[in-house]
Amino acid sequence: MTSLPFPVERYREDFPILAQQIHGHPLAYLDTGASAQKPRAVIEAMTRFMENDYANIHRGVHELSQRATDKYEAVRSVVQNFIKAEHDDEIVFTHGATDAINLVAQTWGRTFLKAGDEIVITALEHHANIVPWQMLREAFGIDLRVVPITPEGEVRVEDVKAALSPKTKLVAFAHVSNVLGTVLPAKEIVALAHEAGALALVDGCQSISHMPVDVRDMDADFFVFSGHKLYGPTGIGVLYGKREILSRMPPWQGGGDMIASVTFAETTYKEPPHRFEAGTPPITEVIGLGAAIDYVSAIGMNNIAQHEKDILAYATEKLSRVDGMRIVGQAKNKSGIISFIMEQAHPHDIGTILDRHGVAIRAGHHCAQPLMEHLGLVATARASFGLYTSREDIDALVAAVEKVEEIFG
Ligand code: C6P
Repeated sequence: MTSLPFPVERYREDFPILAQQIHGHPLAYLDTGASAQKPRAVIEAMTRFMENDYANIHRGVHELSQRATDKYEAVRSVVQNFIKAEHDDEIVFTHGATDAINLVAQTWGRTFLKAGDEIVITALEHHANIVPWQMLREAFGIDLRVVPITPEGEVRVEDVKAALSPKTKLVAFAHVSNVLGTVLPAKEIVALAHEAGALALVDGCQSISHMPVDVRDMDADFFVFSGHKLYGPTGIGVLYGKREILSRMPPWQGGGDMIASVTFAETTYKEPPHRFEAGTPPITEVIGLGAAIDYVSAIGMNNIAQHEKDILAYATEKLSRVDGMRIVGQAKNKSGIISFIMEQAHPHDIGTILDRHGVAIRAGHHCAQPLMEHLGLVATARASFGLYTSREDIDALVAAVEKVEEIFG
């Protein structure tokens, strides 16, 4: 069966920000890995909510508060269905992926870990999946073990296996590397963690908007992501946790809305997920997240994944032909991210020159300094793709990179 071509030009019209010139060139936005642009459906859903339904939630007896509460809680089911969780109370709204990982570290970690226990991570993790565990190490004397990566940037299941021991309590890893684009074999890694008697946390920041995610099939105990990478707003993220695990975790932050009752003598807490949502949450942002999920779901995650695969292949082929270019990360299974370095030019210079040509990429260590050290690099230039990335964007990238080669080569 042949599938219909992906109507990227039509979808691009949904993103008002893309229709602009930067330094006299059409914008080629290739920094979706840092944050995705927002479709009108998200912008308008948030505006509509604030114009018609906005009030604080879970508190008021008045109509607006009840309406806002219903809309906020309805998004929990939207997220549940999107990641195929079993129950909607397994969806905790956080401020982002970083916040979600810290929540796990500070509640599950502080409750269930003791000196000598081990957490296994990989060499390609984002700082958000390194530093919270190091903070536990400082507080409790746990150990952190790091699974190496191959020269292609892959994580081999046998290396994960070798890092596990009876002391392993958690295996925490990125579903997709934000630097190399490597897609990790999540299901296999989770299964190995479970065999070793450990839990598994999957950092889905770079997978959630690029491929279908099924937390039950993956059997992840925790899965985290940020709304802003999924075409939604900043300030909202998700912690998925299995019901049985969340129910044994104490709250992290205390305050309004997470309590069952408070006296000066004693406080009791609500059940999850509300136990973990202290204070007024990012209400409008939750509405925006729901609209973003509706938007990508209407397009179809499989269609988005296929389109980005095509773009990745096109870009890889074209960039490989540029003199002095080295693509960093050659995994067989890659998502829409290409990190590269050039013989003469520093990645920051590449980023600046590309910007003068309207091409927005990220340059730097991408919040993965240990990975950079592992690769023997200080920085890379990184182009990252989304559902709106067109072949014209890639042509603009390649033309601008050729200019860099002319200047520095
Ligand atoms: N990566 C990038 O340019 P927050 O900041 O909480 O929304 O997401 C943190 C995070 C965690 N894990 C992975 C794999 C990530 O890629 C990110 C964010 C961005 O690569 C910004 S540093």
